[in-house]
Amino acid sequence: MTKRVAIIGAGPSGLAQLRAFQSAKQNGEDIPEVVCFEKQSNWGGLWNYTWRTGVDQYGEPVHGSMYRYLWSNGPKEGLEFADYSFEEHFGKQIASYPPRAVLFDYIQGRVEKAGVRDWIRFETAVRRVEFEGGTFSVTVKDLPNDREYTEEFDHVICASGHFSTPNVPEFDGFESFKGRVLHAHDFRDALEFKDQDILIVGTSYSAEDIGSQCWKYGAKSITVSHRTAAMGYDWPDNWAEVPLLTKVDGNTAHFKDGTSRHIDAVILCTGYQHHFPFMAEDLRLKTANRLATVDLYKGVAYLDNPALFYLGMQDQWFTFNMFDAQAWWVRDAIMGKIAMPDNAAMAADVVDRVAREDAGEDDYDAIWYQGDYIKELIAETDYPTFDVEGACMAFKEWKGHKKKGIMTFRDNSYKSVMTGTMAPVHHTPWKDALDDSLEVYLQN
Ligand code: FAD
Ligand code: NA7
Repeated sequence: MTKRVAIIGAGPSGLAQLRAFQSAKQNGEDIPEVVCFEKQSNWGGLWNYTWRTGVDQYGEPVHGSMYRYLWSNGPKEGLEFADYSFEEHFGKQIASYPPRAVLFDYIQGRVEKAGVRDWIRFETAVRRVEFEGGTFSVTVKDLPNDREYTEEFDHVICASGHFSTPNVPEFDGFESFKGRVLHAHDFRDALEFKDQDILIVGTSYSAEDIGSQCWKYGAKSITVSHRTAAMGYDWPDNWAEVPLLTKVDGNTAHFKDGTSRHIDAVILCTGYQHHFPFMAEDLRLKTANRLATVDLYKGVAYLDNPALFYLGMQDQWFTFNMFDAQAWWVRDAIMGKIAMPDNAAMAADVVDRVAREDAGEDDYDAIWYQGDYIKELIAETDYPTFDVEGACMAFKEWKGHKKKGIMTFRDNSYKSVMTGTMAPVHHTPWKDALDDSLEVYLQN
């Protein structure tokens, strides 16, 4: 009997998995029956923009955390697919920091070419995954038809993402604050904060980018409050980095160093939770946002039940091509081309990964750690080998460019490690480019 494989989610990770199976099929191999469940009406995951926040038309939590005017926060040369270059998709080399719509188009191009849309059941939310008697029961809800049903699978690959369920701390005085308090997950349009004094809590990607968006689209001032350390970039004059928020009182925010400021809105850029409410307790991954996720052999196979895989659960320097490396590896493990060791060896693999991550001292170590992980996985499959070292170097350059100018780093360009072509310099500096449409971006 043909094996049945369920994939949860048709974001970049789930789509990588579909493309991995399709490429084996294209090579004449017998592949399992693959069913991908996607709760949204289209593919692309976070890159499929939605204006909605809160719950959707079916009462489901809205997955989307991306916002208008979002441009890639790292160079595209670090995420390019090894089997589908930007040049193949756009017919020319494009600038290095594409806006969301351009990256969505690129992601979509590869899976359209692969012809895997029929493998996806859209508007179908996974409700429950259980394992009994050697198979997984996957209960889903067909949302438009308001119908729940259950099917059996030999393997489940969870690719539901982990930047969707917000981590929302509370601070004293929020209940009587006279402005808007929101999490980054619900941020959609920087113009909402034009001419306002905004307070951002957090110092990672969301804080940096949402603050920069608000600056670009006319916020009056941006104050960023940190728990651990300030970001330390050379910010514009109307920015300030301050210690942790202690309380708000009316429209005044108070900070740990005793200072205070007037604020009109608070944006909590305080990260996300790995949240899998549909997984039975014995199958549910519980990990922090880190490079070496706990309990995943090779970063993908669930220790307690290695017929279950999780894709893309790491904190991410690399994204699309790392998801590919994982998807090709998972495909080969499922198809019996890669042998899985015994449980003790798998557990030792995880311990080793965690120790190696912990031994790293800075972001550069983290970039190379993740690059080495990709190399390790692709060496075991037929995913096209690429110059991972070159991609690490692009990230290194990117970090240097950010230090040099946090509002100008996106004006730089890098060389593709897939085709060897240098990206053109974009026609308009990022800070002046208010139109983020695909048509305008491609006018180089
Ligand atoms: P997701 O993109 O989150 O996709 C998961 C999919 O699973 C979704 O389609 C969702 O609807 C579906 N799903 C979830 N639960 C269920 C369920 N119960 N049933 C059925 N379907 C379900 N990466 C970059 O490389 N560059 C960037 O510039 C960048 N910017 C980012 C900006 C923001 C604001 C965020 C939040 C992330 C950003 N990322 C960026 C990282 C991003 O995580 C990856 O690029 C990528 O989207 C991860 O893909 P994924 O498939 O693992 O998860
Ligand atoms: P991250 O990278 O997980 O960062 C979370 C940030 O939130 C980080 O600076 C944390 O500070 C801060 N944080 C978390 N909890 C608190 C509390 N309680 N108080 C103050 N500060 C807190 O999430 P992001 O949203 O920035 O990035 C996620 C993805 O989205 C990323 O891949 C991007 O590409 C886009 P800490 O340093 O731990 O003190």
